[in-house]
This record gives sequence, structure tokens and C-alpha cells, in this order.
Amino acid sequence: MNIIGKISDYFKSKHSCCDCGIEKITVKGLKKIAIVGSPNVGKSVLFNCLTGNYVTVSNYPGTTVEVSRGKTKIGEFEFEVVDTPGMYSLLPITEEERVSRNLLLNEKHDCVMHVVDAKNLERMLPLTLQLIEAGLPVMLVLNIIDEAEKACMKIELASLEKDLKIPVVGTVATTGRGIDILKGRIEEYVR
Ligand SMILES: Nc1nc2c(ncn2[C@@H]2O[C@H](COP(=O)(O)OP(=O)(O)OP(=O)(O)O)[C@@H](O)[C@H]2O)c(=O)[nH]1
Ligand SMILES: [Mg+2]
Repeated sequence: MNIIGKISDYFKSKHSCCDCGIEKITVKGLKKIAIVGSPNVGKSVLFNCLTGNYVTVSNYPGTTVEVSRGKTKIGEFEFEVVDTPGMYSLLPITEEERVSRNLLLNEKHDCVMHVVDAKNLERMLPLTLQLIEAGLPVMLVLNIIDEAEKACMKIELASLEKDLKIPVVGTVATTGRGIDILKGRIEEYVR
């Protein structure tokens, strides 16, 4: 079995318990969104777009890595949104990556938003595939579309969506472009 298969099995076996002493958080009625992706792709700006002022920042247990959690309402659903530290792969090298992976392992999310820099799509898609293969409910967010457009890059969201078989949305988190569409797709996705 390859490494992705192993991670996938590990995730499946973790649905009802965990071995790191952190209890899985399951607040009735509150759905959960995780924002993941490489450093510097706009995860935190996107997190702020979604959550506004309802935010708490704390160290992930046993580490000095900060994790922000906030709440938002989209349509009829209430969500807890977690902004994870930058990660390049599900196989962690840095403490930040380990925290992000543990967050994904130990908490069950209704939607895992993989945020990528639209200009560097090819470099970032391998993590999308890892997340999909790990059995997570992935949605791909192509952020920084404004700079991709300035560089005359044309990205076919619909064909990417067809190939990956997951929702794909384009955003400019700094101006709020695409955020309403993103919210609509999240609502559709968790319904
Ligand atoms: N042009 C442009 N800049 C953006 C966009 N989204 C975010 N940025 C900028 O990108 C930089 C990084 O944004 P962050 O939200 O801090 O990135 P991050 O993914 O949270 O980074 P880490 O926390 O280090 O993993 C900031 O300077 C943002 O202003 C966008 O859609 N367009
Ligand atoms: Mg950040």
C-alpha cells in the first residue's frame, strides 16, 4: 500500500477516537470548516472574510503554534471555521505542518477548503490530491486570481472541477471577489 493509502486508512480509523489525548470536538448542530494550504496563499484573509469578528486565537495543545477559530452562518447552517498553519504536504516536516495534519486527523470536518495561489496551481495541486485520497471532504479555492489574471493566465475552473470531481471556486480574498459564490458552494456542499 502506498503512503497515501496508509494515511487514508489512518484517517478512516480515526473517525471515532484519537490517540493524542485531544478529544474530538463535536458540537451538535455546528458544522466545521477547515482552511488548509501552503503558507502565504491567503488562508487567513479568507478566514477573516468568512468569520468577521467572532474569532479566538490559541496555541494548539502542546505546541507554540497558534490556531484561529471563528464562527460564521451560511444560509441555514452555523459553522466553526478553523484557520490552520501553512502546510505543503500531509507528511509533516515542520511543527506547523504537524499541527495542521493533527487538526485534520482529530477533528471531523464537513468541508476542508484547500486554498491555493492560482498563479502556482501546478505546484499546489499535489496537496489537493493527497487530501482527496485521504478521504476528506475537499473543496478547492483558487485564491489570488487577480494576480493570475494580471499575468494573463487563463484558468478553466469548470474543467478543473470536472477533472478533480470536487467543487472549485476562484476568489480574491483581499477584495472579497468570489466570496458569495464560495459561501453558496459551501452551503451546497454540506447540505
Ligand atoms: N493580490 C492578492 N493578494 C492576496 C490575496 N489574498 C491574500 N493576499 C495577500 O497574501 C498575503 C498572505 O496572506 P495570508 O492570509 O496571511 O496568507 P496565509 O495563507 O494565511 O499564510 P500563512 O499563515 O503564513 O500560512 C497577504 O499579504 C495578503 O494581503 C488575493 O486574493 N489577492
Ligand atoms: Mg495565516
